[in-house]
Amino acid sequence: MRTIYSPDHARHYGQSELIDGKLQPCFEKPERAFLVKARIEERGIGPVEPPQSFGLEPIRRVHKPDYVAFLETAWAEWTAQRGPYDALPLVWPVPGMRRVLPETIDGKLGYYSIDAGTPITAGTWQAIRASADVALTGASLIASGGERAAFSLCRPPGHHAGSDFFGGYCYFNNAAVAAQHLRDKGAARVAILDVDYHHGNGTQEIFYDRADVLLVNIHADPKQEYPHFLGHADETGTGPGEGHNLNLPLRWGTGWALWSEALETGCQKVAEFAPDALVVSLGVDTFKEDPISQFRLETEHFPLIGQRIARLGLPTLFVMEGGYAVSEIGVNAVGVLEGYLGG
Ligand code: Q9C
Ligand code: ZN
Repeated sequence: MRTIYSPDHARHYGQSELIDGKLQPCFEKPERAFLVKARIEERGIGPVEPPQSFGLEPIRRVHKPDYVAFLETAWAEWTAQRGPYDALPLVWPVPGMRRVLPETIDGKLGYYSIDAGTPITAGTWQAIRASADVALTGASLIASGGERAAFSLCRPPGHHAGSDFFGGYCYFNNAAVAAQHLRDKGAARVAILDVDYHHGNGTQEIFYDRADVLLVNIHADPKQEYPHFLGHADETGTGPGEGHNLNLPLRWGTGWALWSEALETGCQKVAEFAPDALVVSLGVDTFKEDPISQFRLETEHFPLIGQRIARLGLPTLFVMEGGYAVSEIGVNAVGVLEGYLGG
């Protein structure tokens, strides 16, 4: 399996995030991608290749132009108005207020975001463009029919980012950009299977009213876990998208027995949809030792995930999302790929 990887991810290196009432060092850090890449090489999974440049057009297929433009200039506006240190949002337009675009950077940050854990830094723009290119390059390998499966080693991750908001360490929704690219290159139907510990609220927002993209999410119950305000089981899609969104929320403490049942349910839904291609939002923060998560999957379970996905028999793009137990991130993420290849 070919892996797409760009060293430009390391240009995004946030200092701190607001979590549990404290400013703490960012959990989402460059080391994550370095270690996944090292494990790919160690296990001889296949070549590691740089992305091609796709420009902003395929990104604008799922993100609003004003949001893309905001991200491009956010760092310059922040440093001009504040100083040369990371930007974090602090105030949001909740219902009862008005979502009118402010002029100053503090207001814009809140307008285009959902939390205070997702900094904009000096290299964020370069890194998120590279991450989207990594996803797009993987998608084109699949779309051309040249490859049955590929791994887009994206960083920063993407599934919390919506059509016009960032958050949850995500800025561009790499999996959504890839899925849309597959559609634009001829796939009539695309399924996205999101196995990250957290609900992929951004991906859901982007595709919620669409019948051509099925989204299945297996995640911690939003009643207990971030992102808290989306990801419930009764969210099934709207309009033409009705029936094309499946949320499988699970309680804190869930281990392989219940998690794998949800995977089975999710895979059956994907199979019924009979898509032309599958995008897997691959988070490994379901691991029992993940520092910010509360599921109990063990290292031996990750290959079983890959095996089950392989049984779908679909052209498959794996897109890296979360996973913060850094010492095990390589073994667990690559474990899924090895299970897929061996199964
Ligand atoms: N107390 C991804 O895995 N903060 N993002 C959670 C929990 C945000 C995770 C706080 C976690 C975002 C891609
Ligand atoms: Zn996650």
